Amino acid sequence: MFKKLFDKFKKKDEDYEEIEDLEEGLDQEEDLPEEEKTVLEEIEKEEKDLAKDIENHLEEEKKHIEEDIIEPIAEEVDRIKTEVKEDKAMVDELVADQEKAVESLLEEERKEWEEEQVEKLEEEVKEDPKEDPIIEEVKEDFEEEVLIEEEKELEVESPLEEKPKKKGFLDRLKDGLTKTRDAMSSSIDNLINGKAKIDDDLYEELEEIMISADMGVETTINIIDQLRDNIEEKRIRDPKLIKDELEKIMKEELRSKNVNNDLKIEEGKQTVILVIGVNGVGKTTTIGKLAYNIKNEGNTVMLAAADTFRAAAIEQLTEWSNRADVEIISHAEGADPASVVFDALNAQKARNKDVLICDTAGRLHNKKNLMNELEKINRVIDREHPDANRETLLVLDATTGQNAIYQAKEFSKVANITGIVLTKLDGTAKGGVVFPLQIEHSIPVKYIGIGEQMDNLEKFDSDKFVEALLS
Ligand SMILES: Nc1nc2c(ncn2[C@@H]2O[C@H](COP(=O)(O)OP(=O)(O)OP(=O)(O)O)[C@@H](O)[C@H]2O)c(=O)[nH]1
Ligand SMILES: [Mg+2]
Repeated sequence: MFKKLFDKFKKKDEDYEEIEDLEEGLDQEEDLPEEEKTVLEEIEKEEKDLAKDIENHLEEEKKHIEEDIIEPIAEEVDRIKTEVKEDKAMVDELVADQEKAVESLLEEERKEWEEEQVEKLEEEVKEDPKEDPIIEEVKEDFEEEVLIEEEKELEVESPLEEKPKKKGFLDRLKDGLTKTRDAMSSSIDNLINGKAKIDDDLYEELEEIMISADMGVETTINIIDQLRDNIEEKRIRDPKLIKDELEKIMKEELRSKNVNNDLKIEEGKQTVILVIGVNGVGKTTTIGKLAYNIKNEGNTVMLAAADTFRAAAIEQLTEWSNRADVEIISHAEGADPASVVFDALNAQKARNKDVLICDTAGRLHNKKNLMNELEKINRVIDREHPDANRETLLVLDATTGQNAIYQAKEFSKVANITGIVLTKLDGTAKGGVVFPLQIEHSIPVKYIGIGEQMDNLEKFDSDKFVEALLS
């Protein structure tokens, strides 16, 4: 194709040379004959035609090059470009897939590792269950639930029999008395397990243990004397049997003094409880717990904030009334306590509340002040509510040991105490103080406090108390 073009151009060049020669001749000879003029015109015409041909041909070639060569090449380039684009998208997708696969593999491996660690830990806990306090707690909850279920079944099976004690009562008591229990029961076990025979040494050491737990010298000697008599009478030789005998005597001693320790709450008659005691023994806390306790037994309860000595005391009792969800009557700080009681008594009658519990101040400067104030309050109750059942509960702090016994003596002189509440037994190894307190005084212990929570007040059960101490 290109050769053809080349030949054409070559021929054209030759034609041009020929024309140029002719033109030169024309210039030289102006007057050409007619014949030659015609030839010249023909040549010019031919020249024009040839130029046109060349032009057409070039046009055609251009068109051919554009249509047959450039356009297909451009199309091919576009096609390749599209293909490359598609391939790139595919590669991107593949890379993303790969990354995802790697991530999920890593995640699986991490999970497997974690599971292995948990299994290992569980194995360790199985070998030594005390290691994990959470599992211990769950186990205890579970055991308590089983106990509740068992007691429920008991209720269904024997509805006419005496109602079973509160759920897990003995266990709660044991927990609350842990410190005294350790001081007594564990020490007694060590003693009797280390002795081959019952002799004076054993009795002496037993005495020491009991006195250390604040059971008081007099009470201890009395109990040990009875123990000696019983052991001799029954001809017991094995030291291990001593604990059972001791338990029996301790129970009898407490039982004989702890008579009638129910609060005077009866249907159709309202009760007014006055709570007294020196400062810090736990009066206000006890009132909160008592309100919750009495309410749970099906009574309606109201509180009177008659400790007006400081604002915090009123706020503290208000907080307890909220927790126990009972009503409270209070005045401002510094108000006359007797007037608070007056208002509370009228509210109790008007709103028909079964039990009114009155808080009192522990910070009275001297015995005379205390006496005057209690007398005033008592007069108001006598006058405003003569038909009410009356209780005056003396709150004593077990951690003060023998001091609690002294306080009981002193308060007995100024108030007609109907019951004792011994608090903070959970915080002391000297819980044995219940014995002299109960044995030397005729006032029954009615409740014991074994913690600061709302359900940490237990009705005093002398048999269970001894059982918990010696188990
Ligand atoms: N561990 C333990 N703490 C108790 C118990 N009862 C009371 N407490 C704590 O003893 C402290 C004093 O208790 P309160 O109820 O304020 O004593 P109070 O006799 O009303 O004191 P005043 O109003 O200041 O006379 C508080 O921190 C109570 O949480 C108990 O049974 N166990
Ligand atoms: Mg108080």
